Amino acid sequence: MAEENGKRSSGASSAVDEYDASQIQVLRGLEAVRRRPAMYIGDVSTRGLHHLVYEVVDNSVDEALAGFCTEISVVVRRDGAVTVRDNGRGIPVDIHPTENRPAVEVVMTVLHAGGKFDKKVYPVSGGLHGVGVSVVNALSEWLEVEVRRHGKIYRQRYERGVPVTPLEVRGSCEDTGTTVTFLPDKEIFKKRTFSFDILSERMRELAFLNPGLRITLRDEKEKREAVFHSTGGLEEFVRYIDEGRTPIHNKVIVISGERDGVPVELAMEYTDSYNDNVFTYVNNIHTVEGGTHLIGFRTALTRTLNQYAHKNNLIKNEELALTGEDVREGLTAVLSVKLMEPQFEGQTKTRLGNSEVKGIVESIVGEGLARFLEQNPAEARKIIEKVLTAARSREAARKARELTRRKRALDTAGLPGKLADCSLQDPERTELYLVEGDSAGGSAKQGRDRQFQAILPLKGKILNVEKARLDKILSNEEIRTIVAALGTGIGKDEFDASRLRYGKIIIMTDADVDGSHIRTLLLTFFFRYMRELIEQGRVYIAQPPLYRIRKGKEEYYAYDDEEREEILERIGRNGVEIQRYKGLGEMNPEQLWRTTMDPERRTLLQVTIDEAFEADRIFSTLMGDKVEPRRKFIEENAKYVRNLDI
Ligand code: 0RA
Repeated sequence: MAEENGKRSSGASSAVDEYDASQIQVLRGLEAVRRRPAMYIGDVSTRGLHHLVYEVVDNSVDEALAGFCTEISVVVRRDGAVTVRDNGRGIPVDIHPTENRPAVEVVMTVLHAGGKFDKKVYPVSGGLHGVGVSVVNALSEWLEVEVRRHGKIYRQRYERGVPVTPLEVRGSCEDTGTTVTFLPDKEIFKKRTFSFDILSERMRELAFLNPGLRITLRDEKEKREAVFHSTGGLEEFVRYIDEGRTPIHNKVIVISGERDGVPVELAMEYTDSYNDNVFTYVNNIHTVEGGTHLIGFRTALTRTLNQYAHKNNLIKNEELALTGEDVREGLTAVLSVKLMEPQFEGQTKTRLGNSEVKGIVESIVGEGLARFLEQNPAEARKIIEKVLTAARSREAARKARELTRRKRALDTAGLPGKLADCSLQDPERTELYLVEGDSAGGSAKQGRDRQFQAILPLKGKILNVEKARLDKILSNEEIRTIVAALGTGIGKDEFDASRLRYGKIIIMTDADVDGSHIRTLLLTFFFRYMRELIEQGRVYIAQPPLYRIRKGKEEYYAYDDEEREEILERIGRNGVEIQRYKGLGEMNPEQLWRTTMDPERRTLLQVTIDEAFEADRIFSTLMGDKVEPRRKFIEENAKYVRNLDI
């Protein structure tokens, strides 16, 4: 590629016309993004805000995948802007042949120009977020790009996506790379605070998926810094996920191969837990909704383990076949494939649709797993024993379910007696409050709007579902009450999200240790057995105030320490009376309604599993039975406990 210092060629009038024409296109494109940002980044909440960073980082990771970048740094600055810097080749600055502007300006302003305008340069590129950095530009108050290339430092500034300076040479250098700094637009994003924990998770994930790559994350506001770097890749990723679990065999199974130009990598191990945790990625994107690669993997797993068990006479009973569910019990796996042209489908565009991938993954995993089992007979035996136990208890669970079904038939009304139901029946308008304790439950019942708010008080502890199989879970009274109130049923064959009787499920607990424990237990339950409800955004956490501040006749509520200080600043500190709420029970029905339940005034935290593997790790570490990782985890996170809940 020829370099031209980023100066625009002048002269031929046709070039000027073309330039004007493409400028108009650019403005139209930017306008479209600003008018409907959610179409491009999913939403304009915290999630969308963080997607901006992922988008920029993904471009740098692409440069790493192409083999030219080893380091990426992400800095959240004090002014709220984010800087992403890499040591790749630098975005080209030569004049783009048809656009008549520097290539970097095209990348920054033209939708979908991305780094992907040259397939030869980029054999693989990060997909979903791959809406292009121009989208980030369009949604930023300002953005500055700096390119270090061919000994020169180039810089250009944009405002809301429109260039406000030409690409200029601003100095010289000996290295190469790209630096992008942007400030998200307050006209688009209501909340513009980046969370170190949310960013960390994505950077950690990227580091595991791209071993050798060093990613530094620094938050200058919060004064936190972390370096993510993995040499072990997916194997290390699996060990990280399973830190709080106990593996039943020593070696992580690692399989990799390539067919028809599609590289497939897998790491997996069995633990003594009952959940399965399979995380799949396509071009570094977490495919939350699964797809053809996941189906290929599952098929290979079920077939290969059945074949091995029968061939080696490990299954005595001829009748018994291991089901997909059996061979996934206690399994943790990370599967990563890279594709030239991924087709993403589904509600959140995170399901892989390419049909050819199923067979590719199936054959690579099938062969790899068969080889592992042959070469490691001791480990193979432990795995088969584990999945056979799962098969036997599947039978027990089925019997237990039948028992509950019969019991339910005896229940006259069908709904639990403790439930104070609402009068409306339209699930899109109703909400169910799960309330800790009878006294708070009483206040909630009196304070609620009985038209659309139902209250279910919970007494006593919820069973820790992390340590129990489904049959035991189904015999727990508190859980049965919740399931009956929800109306969804539970278990693989029974659960049906469309039967949910309420649009929102709101967990309301005290702001103390017990409250946070109950909340975690409930979240674990939803996460493990009704994940679809979380994915649909139906599970919320109520936010009761921490303080009541009174001055004369005026009353204020503060939801955290920061807000308390803000209020005191505003109203003055003289003659104020501050009450710290320890529990929901200290509020009367009227106060509870006003501060926590009134849709006009309350704030609800929506529970999301964007940070899926971290959520899994949190639950398995907090709820599992390994003491040491739990102690370490709590110690390390004590300062940030608030984040544990999300
Ligand atoms: C296209 C071609 C070349 C580099 C890049 C894109 C590139 C894009 C980004 C985005 C963030 N960091 C980046 N680093 C590089 C280089 C082509 C060449 O040098 O031959």
